[in-house]
Amino acid sequence: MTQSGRFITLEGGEGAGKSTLIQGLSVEFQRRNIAVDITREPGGTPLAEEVRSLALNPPEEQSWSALSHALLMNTARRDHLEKRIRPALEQGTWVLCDRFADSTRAYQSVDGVPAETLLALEKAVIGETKPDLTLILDADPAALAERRQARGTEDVFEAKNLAFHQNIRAAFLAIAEAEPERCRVIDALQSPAQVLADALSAIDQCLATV
Ligand code: Z5A
Repeated sequence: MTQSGRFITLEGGEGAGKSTLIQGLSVEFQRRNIAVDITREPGGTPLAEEVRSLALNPPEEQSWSALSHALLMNTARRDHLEKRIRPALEQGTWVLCDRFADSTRAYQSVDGVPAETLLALEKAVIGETKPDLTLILDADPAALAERRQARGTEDVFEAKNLAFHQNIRAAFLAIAEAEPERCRVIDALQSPAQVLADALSAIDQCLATV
Protein backbone atom coordinates (compact mmCIF):
# COMPACT_ATOMS: atom_id res chain seq x y z
CA MET A 1 0.00 0.00 0.00
CA THR A 2 1.30 3.48 -0.88
CA GLN A 3 2.06 5.59 2.16
CA SER A 4 -0.04 8.74 2.20
CA GLY A 5 1.81 11.97 1.38
CA ARG A 6 2.40 14.63 4.00
CA PHE A 7 0.25 17.73 4.01
CA ILE A 8 2.08 20.93 4.98
CA THR A 9 0.52 24.38 5.03
CA LEU A 10 2.15 27.81 5.26
CA GLU A 11 0.40 30.67 6.98
CA GLY A 12 1.10 34.21 8.13
CA GLY A 13 0.37 37.84 7.36
CA GLU A 14 0.84 39.42 3.96
CA GLY A 15 4.42 39.70 2.83
CA ALA A 16 5.73 37.53 5.69
CA GLY A 17 7.82 35.50 3.24
CA LYS A 18 5.68 32.47 2.35
CA SER A 19 6.56 32.54 -1.36
CA THR A 20 10.25 32.95 -0.56
CA LEU A 21 10.15 29.99 1.84
CA ILE A 22 8.30 27.86 -0.70
CA GLN A 23 11.10 28.41 -3.23
CA GLY A 24 13.67 27.22 -0.69
CA LEU A 25 11.60 24.22 0.37
CA SER A 26 11.01 23.25 -3.23
CA VAL A 27 14.78 23.07 -3.89
CA GLU A 28 15.31 21.04 -0.71
CA PHE A 29 12.48 18.59 -1.49
CA GLN A 30 13.94 18.06 -4.94
CA ARG A 31 17.36 17.39 -3.40
CA ARG A 32 15.75 14.80 -1.11
CA ASN A 33 13.80 13.20 -4.00
CA ILE A 34 10.48 13.93 -2.32
CA ALA A 35 7.59 14.31 -4.76
CA VAL A 36 5.74 17.44 -3.74
CA ASP A 37 2.82 19.32 -5.21
CA ILE A 38 3.13 23.04 -4.46
CA THR A 39 -0.15 24.86 -4.52
CA ARG A 40 -1.97 27.83 -2.99
CA GLU A 41 -5.27 29.04 -1.62
CA PRO A 42 -7.57 30.46 -2.59
CA GLY A 43 -6.88 28.64 -5.84
CA GLY A 44 -5.05 25.53 -6.96
CA THR A 45 -7.60 24.24 -9.50
CA PRO A 46 -9.07 26.02 -12.53
CA LEU A 47 -12.40 26.57 -10.78
CA ALA A 48 -10.83 27.59 -7.48
CA GLU A 49 -8.59 30.08 -9.34
CA GLU A 50 -11.76 31.58 -10.85
CA VAL A 51 -13.20 31.88 -7.35
CA ARG A 52 -9.92 33.49 -6.18
CA SER A 53 -10.18 36.13 -8.83
CA LEU A 54 -13.81 36.84 -7.95
CA ALA A 55 -13.11 36.87 -4.20
CA LEU A 56 -9.95 38.98 -4.19
CA ASN A 57 -10.74 41.24 -7.15
CA PRO A 58 -14.51 41.75 -7.33
CA PRO A 59 -15.83 43.93 -10.16
CA GLU A 60 -15.29 47.65 -9.60
CA GLU A 61 -17.44 49.19 -6.88
CA GLN A 62 -18.63 45.78 -5.74
CA SER A 63 -17.59 44.09 -2.52
CA TRP A 64 -18.31 40.90 -0.65
CA SER A 65 -19.68 40.68 2.87
CA ALA A 66 -17.42 38.91 5.36
CA LEU A 67 -19.68 35.82 5.38
CA SER A 68 -19.79 35.73 1.56
CA HIS A 69 -15.99 35.88 1.57
CA ALA A 70 -15.83 32.96 4.00
CA LEU A 71 -18.20 30.96 1.79
CA LEU A 72 -16.13 31.73 -1.31
CA MET A 73 -12.90 30.65 0.40
CA ASN A 74 -14.58 27.40 1.42
CA THR A 75 -16.06 26.84 -2.04
CA ALA A 76 -12.61 27.15 -3.58
CA ARG A 77 -11.11 24.95 -0.83
CA ARG A 78 -13.57 22.13 -1.39
CA ASP A 79 -12.80 21.99 -5.12
CA HIS A 80 -9.07 22.13 -4.37
CA LEU A 81 -9.37 19.29 -1.84
CA GLU A 82 -11.49 17.07 -4.06
CA LYS A 83 -9.53 17.51 -7.28
CA ARG A 84 -5.96 18.12 -6.22
CA ILE A 85 -5.00 17.82 -2.55
CA ARG A 86 -6.65 14.50 -1.67
CA PRO A 87 -5.67 12.72 -4.91
CA ALA A 88 -2.04 13.83 -4.45
CA LEU A 89 -1.89 12.69 -0.82
CA GLU A 90 -3.49 9.36 -1.72
CA GLN A 91 -0.76 8.77 -4.31
CA GLY A 92 1.94 9.43 -1.73
CA THR A 93 2.79 12.90 -3.05
CA TRP A 94 3.43 15.57 -0.43
CA VAL A 95 1.35 18.73 -0.67
CA LEU A 96 2.77 22.12 0.25
CA CYS A 97 0.00 24.68 0.32
CA ASP A 98 0.46 28.47 0.55
CA ARG A 99 -2.42 29.31 2.96
CA PHE A 100 -5.27 26.97 3.89
CA ALA A 101 -8.08 26.83 6.44
CA ASP A 102 -6.21 28.81 9.12
CA SER A 103 -6.27 31.84 6.80
CA THR A 104 -10.06 31.67 6.79
CA ARG A 105 -10.09 31.36 10.57
CA ALA A 106 -7.80 34.40 10.85
CA TYR A 107 -8.91 36.77 8.09
CA GLN A 108 -12.64 36.10 8.07
CA SER A 109 -12.89 36.16 11.87
CA VAL A 110 -11.06 39.49 12.00
CA ASP A 111 -13.53 40.63 9.33
CA GLY A 112 -16.39 39.72 11.71
CA VAL A 113 -17.61 36.19 10.94
CA PRO A 114 -18.27 34.35 14.25
CA ALA A 115 -15.68 31.70 15.06
CA GLU A 116 -18.34 29.01 15.50
CA THR A 117 -19.67 29.66 11.97
CA LEU A 118 -16.16 29.41 10.55
CA LEU A 119 -15.40 26.20 12.44
CA ALA A 120 -18.68 24.59 11.33
CA LEU A 121 -17.88 25.46 7.70
CA GLU A 122 -14.33 24.21 8.09
CA LYS A 123 -15.48 20.89 9.54
CA ALA A 124 -17.96 20.32 6.71
CA VAL A 125 -15.49 21.31 4.00
CA ILE A 126 -12.19 19.75 5.02
CA GLY A 127 -13.43 16.78 7.03
CA GLU A 128 -10.48 14.62 8.01
CA THR A 129 -8.01 16.23 5.58
CA LYS A 130 -6.18 18.32 8.16
CA PRO A 131 -2.59 19.46 7.66
CA ASP A 132 0.09 17.27 9.26
CA LEU A 133 2.08 20.43 9.89
CA THR A 134 1.36 24.16 9.66
CA LEU A 135 4.24 26.62 9.56
CA ILE A 136 3.18 30.08 10.69
CA LEU A 137 5.51 32.86 9.58
CA ASP A 138 5.22 35.41 12.33
CA ALA A 139 6.38 39.02 12.44
CA ASP A 140 5.37 42.34 13.93
CA PRO A 141 3.40 43.96 11.07
CA ALA A 142 5.12 47.32 11.68
CA ALA A 143 8.51 45.67 11.15
CA LEU A 144 7.25 43.92 8.02
CA ALA A 145 5.99 47.24 6.64
CA GLU A 146 9.42 48.76 7.28
CA ARG A 147 11.07 45.85 5.46
CA ARG A 148 8.82 46.36 2.47
CA GLN A 149 9.30 50.13 2.49
CA ALA A 150 13.06 49.67 2.54
CA ARG A 151 12.75 47.47 -0.56
CA GLY A 152 10.36 49.89 -2.25
CA THR A 153 7.72 47.15 -2.55
CA GLU A 154 4.84 48.75 -0.65
CA ASP A 155 1.56 47.52 -2.10
CA VAL A 156 -1.64 45.97 -0.84
CA PHE A 157 -0.07 45.76 2.61
CA GLU A 158 -0.62 49.48 3.03
CA ALA A 159 -4.21 49.28 1.95
CA LYS A 160 -5.36 48.13 5.38
CA ASN A 161 -4.35 49.73 8.64
CA LEU A 162 -1.84 48.43 11.11
CA ALA A 163 -4.52 47.40 13.63
CA PHE A 164 -5.96 45.00 11.05
CA HIS A 165 -2.57 43.37 10.53
CA GLN A 166 -1.98 43.19 14.31
CA ASN A 167 -5.32 41.41 14.67
CA ILE A 168 -4.43 38.94 11.92
CA ARG A 169 -1.12 38.23 13.65
CA ALA A 170 -2.89 37.67 16.98
CA ALA A 171 -5.38 35.33 15.30
CA PHE A 172 -2.59 33.16 13.84
CA LEU A 173 -0.74 33.08 17.18
CA ALA A 174 -3.97 32.01 18.92
CA ILE A 175 -4.34 29.13 16.45
CA ALA A 176 -0.73 28.07 17.13
CA GLU A 177 -1.35 28.17 20.87
CA ALA A 178 -4.55 26.15 20.57
CA GLU A 179 -2.99 23.48 18.33
CA PRO A 180 0.69 23.19 19.30
CA GLU A 181 1.01 19.65 17.97
CA ARG A 182 0.14 20.82 14.44
CA CYS A 183 1.55 24.35 14.31
CA ARG A 184 5.08 25.73 14.46
CA VAL A 185 5.67 29.48 14.67
CA ILE A 186 8.73 30.75 12.79
CA ASP A 187 10.26 34.20 13.25
CA ALA A 188 9.77 35.75 9.80
CA LEU A 189 12.18 38.63 10.47
CA GLN A 190 15.21 36.34 10.34
CA SER A 191 17.21 35.95 7.15
CA PRO A 192 15.57 33.84 4.41
CA ALA A 193 18.22 31.15 5.02
CA GLN A 194 17.39 30.96 8.73
CA VAL A 195 13.64 30.89 8.03
CA LEU A 196 14.28 27.95 5.68
CA ALA A 197 16.46 26.19 8.27
CA ASP A 198 13.77 26.58 10.95
CA ALA A 199 11.12 25.29 8.56
CA LEU A 200 13.20 22.22 7.64
CA SER A 201 13.89 21.52 11.29
CA ALA A 202 10.14 21.69 12.07
CA ILE A 203 9.37 19.44 9.10
CA ASP A 204 11.97 16.88 10.16
CA GLN A 205 10.88 16.88 13.81
CA CYS A 206 7.15 16.77 13.25
CA LEU A 207 6.89 14.49 10.31
CA ALA A 208 9.18 11.87 11.80
CA THR A 209 6.34 11.24 14.25
CA VAL A 210 3.36 11.27 11.85
N1 Z5A B 1 -7.31 35.02 2.27
C1 Z5A B 1 -8.43 35.08 3.08
O1 Z5A B 1 -8.91 36.16 3.43
N2 Z5A B 1 -9.00 33.90 3.48
C2 Z5A B 1 -8.54 32.69 3.12
O2 Z5A B 1 -9.10 31.66 3.49
C3 Z5A B 1 -7.37 32.65 2.28
C4 Z5A B 1 -6.79 33.83 1.87
C5 Z5A B 1 -6.83 31.32 1.85
C6 Z5A B 1 -4.21 36.52 -0.77
O3 Z5A B 1 -3.17 35.85 -0.13
C7 Z5A B 1 -5.19 37.10 0.23
O4 Z5A B 1 -6.26 36.14 0.49
C8 Z5A B 1 -4.58 37.39 1.56
C9 Z5A B 1 -5.48 36.68 2.58
C10 Z5A B 1 -6.69 36.30 1.82
N3 Z5A B 1 -4.50 38.79 1.71
N4 Z5A B 1 -5.18 39.63 2.12
N5 Z5A B 1 -5.67 40.64 2.42
P1 Z5A B 1 -1.77 35.62 -0.82
O5 Z5A B 1 -1.13 34.51 -0.05
O6 Z5A B 1 -1.93 35.44 -2.27
O7 Z5A B 1 -1.01 37.01 -0.62
P2 Z5A B 1 -0.05 37.47 0.51
O8 Z5A B 1 -0.30 36.84 1.81
O9 Z5A B 1 -0.16 38.93 0.48
O10 Z5A B 1 1.32 36.88 0.06
P3 Z5A B 1 2.49 37.58 -0.68
O11 Z5A B 1 2.36 39.03 -0.96
O12 Z5A B 1 2.70 36.71 -1.86
O13 Z5A B 1 3.60 37.53 0.41
P4 Z5A B 1 4.50 36.30 0.93
O14 Z5A B 1 4.46 35.19 -0.05
O15 Z5A B 1 4.17 35.97 2.32
O16 Z5A B 1 5.93 36.97 0.96
P5 Z5A B 1 7.11 36.93 -0.14
O17 Z5A B 1 6.56 37.34 -1.50
O18 Z5A B 1 7.89 35.70 -0.02
O19 Z5A B 1 8.01 38.11 0.44
C11 Z5A B 1 7.60 39.47 0.44
C12 Z5A B 1 8.85 40.36 0.23
O20 Z5A B 1 9.74 40.19 1.34
C13 Z5A B 1 9.65 39.99 -1.02
O21 Z5A B 1 10.19 41.18 -1.54
C14 Z5A B 1 10.76 39.08 -0.48
O22 Z5A B 1 11.91 39.10 -1.28
C15 Z5A B 1 11.00 39.67 0.89
N6 Z5A B 1 11.39 38.67 1.90
C16 Z5A B 1 10.83 37.44 2.07
N7 Z5A B 1 11.42 36.80 3.11
C17 Z5A B 1 12.35 37.65 3.61
C18 Z5A B 1 13.27 37.58 4.70
N8 Z5A B 1 13.33 36.50 5.50
N9 Z5A B 1 14.06 38.65 4.95
C19 Z5A B 1 13.99 39.75 4.16
N10 Z5A B 1 13.15 39.89 3.10
C20 Z5A B 1 12.35 38.86 2.84
